Amino acid sequence: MRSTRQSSNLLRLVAFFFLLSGQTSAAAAAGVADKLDKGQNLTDGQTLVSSGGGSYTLGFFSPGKSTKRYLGIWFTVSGDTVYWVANRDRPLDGKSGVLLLNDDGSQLVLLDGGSRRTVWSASFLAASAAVVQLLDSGNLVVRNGSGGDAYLWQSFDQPSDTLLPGMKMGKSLWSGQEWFITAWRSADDPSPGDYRRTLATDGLPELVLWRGGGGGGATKVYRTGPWNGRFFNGVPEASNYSDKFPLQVTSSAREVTYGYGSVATAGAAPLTRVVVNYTGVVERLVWDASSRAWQRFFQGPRDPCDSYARCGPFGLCDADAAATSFCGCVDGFTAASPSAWALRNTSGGCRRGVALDCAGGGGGSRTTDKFKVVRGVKLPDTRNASVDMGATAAECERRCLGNCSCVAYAAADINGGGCVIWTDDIVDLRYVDRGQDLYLRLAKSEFDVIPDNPSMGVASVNLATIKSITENFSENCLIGEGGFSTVYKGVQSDGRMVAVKRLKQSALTNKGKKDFAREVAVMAGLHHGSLLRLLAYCNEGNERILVYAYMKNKSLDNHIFGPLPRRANLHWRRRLDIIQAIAKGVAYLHEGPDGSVIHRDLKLSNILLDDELKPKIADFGTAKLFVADQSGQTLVVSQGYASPEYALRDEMTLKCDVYSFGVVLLETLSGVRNGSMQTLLPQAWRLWEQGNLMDLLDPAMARPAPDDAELLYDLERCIHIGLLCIQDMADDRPTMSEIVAMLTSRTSQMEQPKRPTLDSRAAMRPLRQSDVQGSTTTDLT
Ligand SMILES: *[C@@H]1O[C@H](CO)[C@@H](O)[C@H](O)[C@H]1NC(C)=O
Ligand SMILES: *[C@@H]1O[C@H](CO)[C@@H](O)[C@H](O)[C@H]1NC(C)=O
Ligand SMILES: *[C@@H]1O[C@H](CO)[C@@H](O)[C@H](O)[C@H]1NC(C)=O
Ligand SMILES: *[C@@H]1O[C@H](CO)[C@@H](O)[C@H](O)[C@H]1NC(C)=O
Ligand SMILES: *[C@@H]1O[C@H](CO)[C@@H](O)[C@H](O)[C@H]1NC(C)=O
Ligand SMILES: *[C@@H]1O[C@H](CO)[C@@H](O)[C@H](O)[C@H]1NC(C)=O
Ligand SMILES: *[C@@H]1O[C@H](CO)[C@@H](O)[C@H](O)[C@H]1NC(C)=O
Ligand SMILES: *[C@@H]1O[C@H](CO)[C@@H](O)[C@H](O)[C@H]1NC(C)=O
Ligand SMILES: *[C@@H]1O[C@H](CO)[C@@H](O)[C@H](O)[C@H]1NC(C)=O
Ligand SMILES: CC(=O)N[C@H]1CO[C@H](CO)[C@@H](O)[C@@H]1O
Repeated sequence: MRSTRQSSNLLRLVAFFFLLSGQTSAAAAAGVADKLDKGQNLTDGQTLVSSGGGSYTLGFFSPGKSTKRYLGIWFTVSGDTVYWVANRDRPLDGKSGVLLLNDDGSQLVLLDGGSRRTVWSASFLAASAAVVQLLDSGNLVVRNGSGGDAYLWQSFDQPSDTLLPGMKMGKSLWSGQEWFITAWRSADDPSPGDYRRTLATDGLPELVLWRGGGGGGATKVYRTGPWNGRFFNGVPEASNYSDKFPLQVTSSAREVTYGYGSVATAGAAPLTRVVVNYTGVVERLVWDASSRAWQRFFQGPRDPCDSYARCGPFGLCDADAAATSFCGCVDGFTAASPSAWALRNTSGGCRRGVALDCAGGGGGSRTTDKFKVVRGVKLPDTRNASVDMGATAAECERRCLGNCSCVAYAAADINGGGCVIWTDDIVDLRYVDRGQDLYLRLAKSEFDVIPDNPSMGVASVNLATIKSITENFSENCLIGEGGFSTVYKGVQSDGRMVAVKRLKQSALTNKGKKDFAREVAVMAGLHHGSLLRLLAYCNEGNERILVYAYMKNKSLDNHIFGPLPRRANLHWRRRLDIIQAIAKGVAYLHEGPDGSVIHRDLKLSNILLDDELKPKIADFGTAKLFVADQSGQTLVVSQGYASPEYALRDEMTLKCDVYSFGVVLLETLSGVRNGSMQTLLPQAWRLWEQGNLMDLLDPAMARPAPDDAELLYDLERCIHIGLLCIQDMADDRPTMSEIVAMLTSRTSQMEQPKRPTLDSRAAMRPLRQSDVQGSTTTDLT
């Protein structure tokens, strides 16, 4: 039971709110009731406040700049957040509105008190003891007497633009009733607007945002991806908050519905809502009592790839590939209209290269077709797909091969159960964190060539193919050599180039050879705009080869330490952008989809630049293959980039990458290459102590203009961050995500760096054979 003090506080709060919001204070005078009995009425100025916490208020309001009056329900703490409106498209002109329950208890009516015109009503079975009540869930209900959960009518059955905990979207298969939410027309007009969100119930259940005319004229704008048993496949971030707001999807003979709850912590469940905004976005918002504001937990569509069918049939969207207007084709397909794609119109999609083998007619077991896995995707639209929750993966594959119309299949849920089969176009496919695998059916001959498409999964390629594109690993094609690998330029038959990285068999440990396939799988699952894309691999005999996108702009060291025009091309703002992008890439590795990946060998020569001079981190995940089974045998980290604890004690943690990142940062701004840290780091520290950090900037470049205060400030902050990264003690170094936060916000707090021990660390440990191997040669250019 609540104390009286609490409820009188609540009363005061409610009264205060009404004074603030300029609505009449008659409500306070009228007291806080949550019920309206038969024959009673509610006039403009009076309110009902939900029982329990008093979280919700029903009354009359005018939205935004409008002077029209509507009956609605809002959050008591946030008076302009109206989540339900009765007379959405029949506003009242003045304050004469009256809500009443009619005498025979069969109708809830909203009247214009002057003209007695009915502007809105709800009818139900007449009940002698009918009473209207605003429940503490925010649901306005009519029931017969006060007890029981049976409602004669409820507002939750007629959603406006908002879904609250306990409401649902979807369809009753018994009554045919459908629940969906429709945006307002504008901030000033609650009448149904252009955007609507429904639960699609053909195929697998998923949430779809529509635009335009109800019925036939509407077009899909954005889909969340199918429900995978835990979250909607295209919204992996939902698992961040599903403990607080558990999602519920019900698919039974009775109904296909979606809803969610709000779990009480410390007594009260947090206030939350999902709203389809008139701007065409769907948001999940949570009330933060301390800042008295709504915090956004989710917003969709989030990026260009969320835009429905952006890349057309058999297209594959990659949010990190701005350079190709985000679109590629799935393996085995090419742009249907290359000229349209060149003009960035990708909606026409892709066309199959080699026809499927369906000689057997229906007797599919004789087909020679095979499946290529497209990993980590939001599954395509399942509207016309057939779904069998009872089938296994093996059964699913068999069925697909057995039906000439089948073009792809996938497991229906995240644990690999169930079977979805597509027999027409694959539409709205994109890469997504923690995505699922799509098995794409292709002709056998598609498996003999290296995929030449920037947006596809990682393929296994045979050694013969690798040899043919590198002229049998000829000197002509050699573009780089390091301690652990040799890199060749591979030229495919159509003239396109790839970088072929051949790991040195002498350097690979047995364990490394064994682990290769697993490490490739990890690398293949990593998709980030700042990571160099792995296209294919070869794991044949003793050969371990990785095929990457070719970056003709070479590695960062070629620019930073290069001749003047090339050096100056990377002007200050560009260098800051590069540092920020590298930080995001490393942070992604550290907090990747399947756990942490330590890069272990961050250095300028491992960071390549694309055509837009954006950095691509190479070699993530491979360094591990060279670490001996017993620790202490091989120094993998290049000298000068190794943290003290690794150089001295072979301790390899995420913080070693942070240290290496710090060296990369300082090198990038200073233009000083220092493999053994004798000059750069002491100099950086000296300048910090003298307060002359800007003297660290590469003297070969023009100084930033003295009046460009923003740039000067950013550069100084950046060097400061570099010093924090190279702290002696791992614990004193920030994490990569803290670094990203510091680099992206000018106002975030930063610690003062501690004085590092700048004695010659290299001398503290005898140089090993392997140190020489792992020196700062360019491994991939
Ligand atoms: C509302 O109720 C009051 C008394 O409770 C009554 O005087 C008034 O006529 C009612 N208004 C309408 C429109 O029924
Ligand atoms: C309402 O409740 C009364 C008893 O309180 C009962 O006689 C009546 O049948 C009920 N009506 C409906 C529609 O449930
Ligand atoms: C939520 O999840 C996404 C995707 O899984 C992840 O990238 C993000 O960092 C998470 N955000 C928070 C605040 O945990
Ligand atoms: C819709 O978005 C606009 C702009 O972000 C915001 O001001 C408004 O409050 C949102 N409306 C709702 C109903 O969330
Ligand atoms: C885009 O290309 C398709 C054909 O692929 C064409 O039908 C459509 O009109 C084009 N759209 C624009 C905006 O040019
Ligand atoms: C489903 O089939 C209908 C009718 O053939 C077609 O118009 C629609 O584009 C298809 N939808 C998808 C997502 O394939
Ligand atoms: C193949 O799949 C299509 C679409 O689901 C279906 O209509 C057809 O009957 C299937 N054919 C065979 C031989 O199973
Ligand atoms: C590569 O070697 C094979 C035989 O080992 C030879 O037939 C082929 O001509 C060679 N290709 C090139 C480009 O040297
Ligand atoms: C590197 O990128 C720049 C900027 O896009 C471009 O102008 C230049 O031609 C590229 N250099 C090489 C060697 O490709
Ligand atoms: C790679 C490189 O340039 N290293 C330099 C680091 O600093 C020492 C001492 O000044 C130089 O001798 C190295 O050449």
